[in-house]
Amino acid sequence: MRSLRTGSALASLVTGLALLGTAPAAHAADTPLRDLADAKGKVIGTAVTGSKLTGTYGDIAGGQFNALTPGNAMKWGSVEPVRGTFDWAEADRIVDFAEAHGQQVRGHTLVWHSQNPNWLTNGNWTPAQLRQLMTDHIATEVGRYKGRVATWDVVNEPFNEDGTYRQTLWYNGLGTDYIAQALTAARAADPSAKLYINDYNVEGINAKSTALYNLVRSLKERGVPIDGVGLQAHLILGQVPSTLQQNIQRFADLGLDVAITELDIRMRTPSDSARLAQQAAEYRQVVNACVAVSRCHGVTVWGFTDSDSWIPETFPGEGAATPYDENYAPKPAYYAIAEALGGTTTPPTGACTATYSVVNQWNTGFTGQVRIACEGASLSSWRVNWSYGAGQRISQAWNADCTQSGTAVRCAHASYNGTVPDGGSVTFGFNASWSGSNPVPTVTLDREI
Ligand code: G2I
Repeated sequence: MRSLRTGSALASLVTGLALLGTAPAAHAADTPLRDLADAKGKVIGTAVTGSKLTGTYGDIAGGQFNALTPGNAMKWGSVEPVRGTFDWAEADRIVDFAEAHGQQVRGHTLVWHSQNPNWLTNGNWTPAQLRQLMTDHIATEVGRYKGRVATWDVVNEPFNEDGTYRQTLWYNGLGTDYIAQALTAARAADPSAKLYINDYNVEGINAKSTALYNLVRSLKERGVPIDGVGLQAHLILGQVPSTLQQNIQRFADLGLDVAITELDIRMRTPSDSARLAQQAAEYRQVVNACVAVSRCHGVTVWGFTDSDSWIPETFPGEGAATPYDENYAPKPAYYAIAEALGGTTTPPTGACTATYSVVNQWNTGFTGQVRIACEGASLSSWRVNWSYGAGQRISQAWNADCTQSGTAVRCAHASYNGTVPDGGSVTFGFNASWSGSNPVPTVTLDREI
């Protein structure tokens, strides 16, 4: 945390304070992540929700990333909710958007145990029927996007944690060979698409990743079409596997591509500056590992903003897992990704200022306010400090959490107003007592991130 102080009182009751040079803040001169990744021959992708691809969300998705993965839109339950009735609207929207923005698409996902339509899950299929359903589904979906989807997560999450096969609709009905059948059907439907098996908790070397390793090695030996493995990388702060790069390398050494397909790094919420700094270091570590291995295709984040992340719903009390906060302000993790991709991040040229003023004063008390405004910079958390030299005492505050100890006052953002976007402002108020004189104090604005 850094802070700057100014002591200059503006007019009679106003003190201004400039917060300069403290990253992070969006800055037009920074090279977009996609340009940095392009220069390295890597993918930097994000999962997206098709209906959100407008406004700021669309600007960032299109401007910063060179690949998109539909977060849900291509899953079987999304595209064929009723047998024989297809809904491609959201998937089409994402593919169209990607093409308009010169982005690759990672198709996600064809054969999975989750997010399947009820008619499929609840059907009582013979193995032959099940196989036909699976291969028809692959032919239909891959065929529809032939030449437009660069890569498919053909099979998703086939393993248990101990490396045994997960008991799914597919495994139970077709045995382990459903994987080879699915890959073969996908190759037939689009011979130029890259075909992957994708799983989670396979980032480091462990029983599950070794099972995946043995599977893809044997598929290759058998001549089954397989181009790569996806390491999802839904990580927990402080738990990036130390063997990540070594694990990527061992798959690469089999002659396979590797992609980090669903990166996020979750933490307890609310976040704080220390955890966000640690998260940045861990994002950097993951991107570095991929950059270090030439067959590592790239990194996709599972949602680029905390407002579009699966974490808070699935893990109550956890979140802040993506590189942008809920208001689209880039977090330290964003800058870490940029630097790992070879970028340099420039300090913001703008500033955030805190302005103290007395809005109403009577014989024993007064109402004061502090306005925090940003221009060319942004904040995702803030704290304002000052010292009362003339015996003033705060009795009550709103829109901030204020404490006074002796002469020292500290006011921190409330749960709902920590973010001050570029061009925006936040104001909090308080009542206090005074006697004798009520001079305007010098305020200090701290960024907690
Ligand atoms: O679970 C996290 C990811 C693990 N790897 C495979 C990914 O496909 C998976 O993505 C998530 C989506 O990000 C979530 O958005 O898959 C979840 C389902 O397992 C998705 O959640 C579902 C919710 O559970 C539904 O309530 C919701 O209707 O998203 C649906 C669409 O928003």
